[in-house]
Amino acid sequence: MAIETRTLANAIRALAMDAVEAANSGHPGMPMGMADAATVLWTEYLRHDPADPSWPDRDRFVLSAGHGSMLLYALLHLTGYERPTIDDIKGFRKLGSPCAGHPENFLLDGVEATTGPLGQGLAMAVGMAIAERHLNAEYGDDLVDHRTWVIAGDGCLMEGVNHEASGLAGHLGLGRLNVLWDDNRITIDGATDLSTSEDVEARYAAYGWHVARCDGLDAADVRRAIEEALADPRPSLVACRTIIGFGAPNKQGTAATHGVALGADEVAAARTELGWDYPPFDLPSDLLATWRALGARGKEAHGAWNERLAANDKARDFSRRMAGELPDEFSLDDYIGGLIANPQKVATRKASEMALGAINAQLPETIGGSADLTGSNNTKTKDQSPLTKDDYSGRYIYYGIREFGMAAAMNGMALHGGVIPYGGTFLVFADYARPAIRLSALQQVRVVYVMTHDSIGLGEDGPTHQPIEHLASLRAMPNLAVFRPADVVETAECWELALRRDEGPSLLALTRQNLPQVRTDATNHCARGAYRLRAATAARKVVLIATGSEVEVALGVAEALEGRGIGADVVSMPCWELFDEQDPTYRGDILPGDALLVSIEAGATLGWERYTGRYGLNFGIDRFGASAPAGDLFTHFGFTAEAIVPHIVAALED
Ligand SMILES: Cc1ncc(C[n+]2csc(CCOP(=O)(O)OP(=O)(O)O)c2C)c(N)n1
Ligand SMILES: [Mg+2]
Repeated sequence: MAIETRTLANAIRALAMDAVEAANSGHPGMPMGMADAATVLWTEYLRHDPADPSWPDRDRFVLSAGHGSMLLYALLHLTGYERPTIDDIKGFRKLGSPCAGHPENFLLDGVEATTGPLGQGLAMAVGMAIAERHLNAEYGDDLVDHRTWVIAGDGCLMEGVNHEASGLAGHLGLGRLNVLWDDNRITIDGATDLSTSEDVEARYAAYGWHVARCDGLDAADVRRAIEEALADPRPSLVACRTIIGFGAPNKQGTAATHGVALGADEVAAARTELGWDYPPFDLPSDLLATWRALGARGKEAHGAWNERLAANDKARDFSRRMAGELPDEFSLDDYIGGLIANPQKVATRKASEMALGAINAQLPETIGGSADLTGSNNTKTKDQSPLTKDDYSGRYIYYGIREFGMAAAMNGMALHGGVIPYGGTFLVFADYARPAIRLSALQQVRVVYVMTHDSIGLGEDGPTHQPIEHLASLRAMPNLAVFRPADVVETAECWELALRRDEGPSLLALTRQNLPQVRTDATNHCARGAYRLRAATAARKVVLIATGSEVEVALGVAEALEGRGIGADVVSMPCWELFDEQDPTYRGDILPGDALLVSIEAGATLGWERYTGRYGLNFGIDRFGASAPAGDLFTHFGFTAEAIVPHIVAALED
């Protein structure tokens, strides 16, 4: 190679320093420390084609240490991706530039995942590596045969999700996952020995990983360690000993380079130290040409892959799946028609399993799983066999008690493409998965959360297991569709909506207890978010709005009111987000201004005022639950017609 790795790497260092300086904000230390190792990876090992960032068989690269975003922006620019341009980089951290503070998958091709919340990048990479092996098992080496690479920092390895994700990766033997650890022994507060003394390498060895170590500032040594990783069948952790802010002579090796601009003097000193004589954002043409040539390395492999795809009899199906399109013929109409003909009283978790029976038979792309609650979440259908180290073709993952790791892995699987992951736990433990649910929503990926035991209706397990504020808090999250179906039909409809919602995640809140089938027609009313399930017979004075198991309660309340000559509609509202998208006429028809509006939901009342208004009534639970049989709890917390009707009558008389 005419130009040495160190010189190539200095282009990354310069861009990182200069961009952070121009923004007066950002993190120069990590890109400067890892520049050499990243250069080796991206110019010699990473298989990609900057001309086609979505080539399905490309290697995936995840910058788990997302604060070092300039490292990734520099690599994308230098290797020849269309964006970011040098102007994009000059706009680093400014409004309108795709070079956001942390890498965002929806702003730049080549950014495989949104990272910044430490630990989650690595955990998503585990999901990508799972998806790769699974698709490989289905489509063979000709179509799917790539690796997943990660650069992670001390913070990523310290976070709890790291334990969940790495344990799972070791268990599943994901040998095509390789993590380069920026072992610089510095975090924001200072040296890592302020807060940790664990033996990370021993920990990873205990997970069943291969562990290697190298001098991350010595290209030859990085190469040696990567070769070792590639040769080992286990997932690999390559500890790269580096110096944070390498090249900044007065600040390197200290937390001072972590997350602030180096300052004009130090940048000038670094230029001298690195022998980098060029003005800010100026890249010498021979150096850029070398980078671009190295970036084009993957072209040939891509071309050969295109030919294999063209000759493959599964090409159409593979391409459909990678594009995230459901088969044209996919439909739950027959299944739902059967329910209308033959009503069933089942828990909605069971209804979900029944719907999945129809779904999994039609959609080979679904991969189910649960965080050790398979029998409770009803997430596994009979035809699903487990995805294991010995058989990656399985479509069911036993995630173990790793809610956060499961959710992050599902994000990685969805980002990889070709699969639609769904996974279960108790709704109350959505909190354990929440940071990853948030990244599903932010990244706009199709992940379906199957969250059962959705209220005090779970009964005896008591307040630790009974969700209260969860629905409200999940509804507060942008771009998450929260569904709480009322019966077996609505559950199927919500499943279909979740699967067709390819711009973000969905969460199904499902009951433990049986619910009567309240729906008698087969139109997907859930698509509107809320609909009139029962129309008032007497002159309408009241509209009862309920979700899930409380729709049955609302029907009882309506009947009691009608018995007193008070007309009452019952509105089932399985999904706030979809209802809010309806036109004002529809919304006004369902929630008219001339009726008393009443919400009934066995959870926090917070937020229901938006539908019931200042003079409406909200029946909910704004304290923790209790341990008792479900029926007793519904009575105790006032979810009965006897308890609710007098309040409504009193409000009407006011
Ligand atoms: C979950 C989470 N907690 C806290 C932060 C804030 N944060 C950003 S970088 C960082 C320190 C990370 O240290 P390390 O990974 O060693 O990065 P380095 O300083 O070496 O670049 C922290 C605490 C974050 N981004 N995500
Ligand atoms: Mg560090």
